[in-house]
Amino acid sequence: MSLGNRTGISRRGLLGATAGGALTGAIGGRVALTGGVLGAATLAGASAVSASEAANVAPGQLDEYYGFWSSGQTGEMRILGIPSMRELMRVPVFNICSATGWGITNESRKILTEGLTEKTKKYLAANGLEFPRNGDLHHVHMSFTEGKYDGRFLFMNDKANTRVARVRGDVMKCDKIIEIPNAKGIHGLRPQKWPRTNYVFANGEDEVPMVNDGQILDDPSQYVNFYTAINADDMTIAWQVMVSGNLDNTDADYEGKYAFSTSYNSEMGMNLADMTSAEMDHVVVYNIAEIEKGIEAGDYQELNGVKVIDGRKGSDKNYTRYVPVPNNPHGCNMAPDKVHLCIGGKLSPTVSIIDVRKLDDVFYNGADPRSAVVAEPELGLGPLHTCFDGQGNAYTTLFLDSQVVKWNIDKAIAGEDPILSKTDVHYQPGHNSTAEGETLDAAAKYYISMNKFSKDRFLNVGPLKPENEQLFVIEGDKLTLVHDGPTFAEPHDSILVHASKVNPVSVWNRQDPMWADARKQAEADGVDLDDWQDTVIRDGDKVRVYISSQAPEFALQSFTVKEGDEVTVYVTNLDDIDDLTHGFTMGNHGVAMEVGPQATSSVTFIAGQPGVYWYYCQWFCHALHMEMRGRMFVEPKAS
Ligand code: CUK
Ligand code: CUA
Ligand code: CA
Repeated sequence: MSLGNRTGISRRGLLGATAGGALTGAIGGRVALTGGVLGAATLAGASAVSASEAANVAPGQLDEYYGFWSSGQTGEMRILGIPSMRELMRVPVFNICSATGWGITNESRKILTEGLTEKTKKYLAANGLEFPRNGDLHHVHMSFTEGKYDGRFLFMNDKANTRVARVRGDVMKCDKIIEIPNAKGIHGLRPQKWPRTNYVFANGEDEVPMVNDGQILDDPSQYVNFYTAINADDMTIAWQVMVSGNLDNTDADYEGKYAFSTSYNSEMGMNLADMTSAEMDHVVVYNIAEIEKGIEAGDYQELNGVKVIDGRKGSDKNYTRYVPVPNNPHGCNMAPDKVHLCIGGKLSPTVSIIDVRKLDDVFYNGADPRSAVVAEPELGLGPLHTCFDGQGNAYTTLFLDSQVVKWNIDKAIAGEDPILSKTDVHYQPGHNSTAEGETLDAAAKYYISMNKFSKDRFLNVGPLKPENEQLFVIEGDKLTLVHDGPTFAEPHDSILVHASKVNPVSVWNRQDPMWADARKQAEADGVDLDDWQDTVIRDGDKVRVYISSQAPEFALQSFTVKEGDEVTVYVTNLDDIDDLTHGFTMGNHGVAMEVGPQATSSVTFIAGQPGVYWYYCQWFCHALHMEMRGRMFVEPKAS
């Protein structure tokens, strides 16, 4: 299985511009093979046992790190325990979830709809939809304070529908989703690291005509791409930069000065052959202070309500610079040494190392942008993403070689052989992560390889196979495999956050803003949402039903509505005990939701055909959980 086969790039095309490099890469591959054999030999030794012991989390014991996982086209965020690799939770974001009612409850529907652009709302309405049904979540990153994770928020992208979402660290629920105007296909996403996450940076991957109104198709000179800075605290758009070429992955520095994007389509090609035709593509460097000054000075155009700065090639402003790197780069990872940015070569067997201290000269003294590239070590075939251990070492995934290469950044810059070890993974890794490796707390402990193929690693489950995520223990230069974890479609990226930095609550605060609308309505209806409620309010053909719940009972045994009524049920869980979640499912109405301890959730639906319908609690809460149910009586419409 090669990249060539999968993407339809011919062998010749792949070798084309970088033939020399790819060849040397192949030699590197052979060296690696030897490394692999050596690795296997030591694996049988005693230290392998100690490595798996180090990664063993006995039943009842807690993990050292949280893993926050993307889920690709599943559209949710996942939480794992590391090193156990136990899946702890799934947090629905861009998907619809039958268990929690995400996409069904009024609270989640508001979050899913309020941040959409007018254009999208119009399209959805015309098609009987309220919000996009799918999502493609590639990158999850936590908010930073001074270069370290602070536990406040997690941010994530939806490539499929050009959205960015935020999950609250205190309750692990999504509270904001916004669609990014102008851009198409939000892919790379990173929070600002320094001084704190004021901005979340988001790459638009797909080029679109500058005014995308159905007039222009075949004039690439009118196509542009957008880099977006989102205000992290209120999830509004701060500004956008119009760039040349497309944008793939992004990262930010440790000084709050620069942010970066890889671009694999500097050609502005509209097909594969054109996108891979140039010898070199580029990394875009954004000068944050200059952009802010430009916005302040009014040097922008307003496009669909967003202030857009022109940072395209050839602009004489100091908003952006374009650093040439070999054809079709991918990963964009800032090392915790605060100095080196590592760009995965993908089609080139190299990683380009940019010294961010050299960027001032590039911006202000006319230095050649390429002079910021201080080394370009050949590491193997298909380098995609790089992570770090805080000890000057980098770990780069080699997609084509199905390996991870551990290498030393300083050695690469000194022109020495930087490769410390190569370790086989199974198979074709994309992203990788080390413990807090994208932060100043990076540690040489665990290594996650997120592999795109599992092939023969698990029992066959049919033509669609799970991906395979592997956990390695890092001991010196040796990576010892201690766990294979099959995983469903299709995590791209992960971060590991020390458990001490993540402190979610166990019970909701009754004043939580999540159900502020419900609280307002209850007040208007004279209902005390914090007390025992069994109130039915009729308001024309709208019916509002307030039900509190306490294990194992709903306050209301039955209520009556008329066929076609718009019924809203507000369920409040008055239990305030850890892990006592109730639910509410209305039979045959497509209605289900989670109601956590001390939470209020609401759902609106149209009463169906006349008859008796049972509603029930759908989270097992008590020995008498099955009995926790009641009836909705639907009377025929008065004719
Ligand atoms: S991308 Cu998936 S392997 Cu969307 Cu971060 Cu590189
Ligand atoms: Cu309440 Cu099950
Ligand atoms: Ca290219």
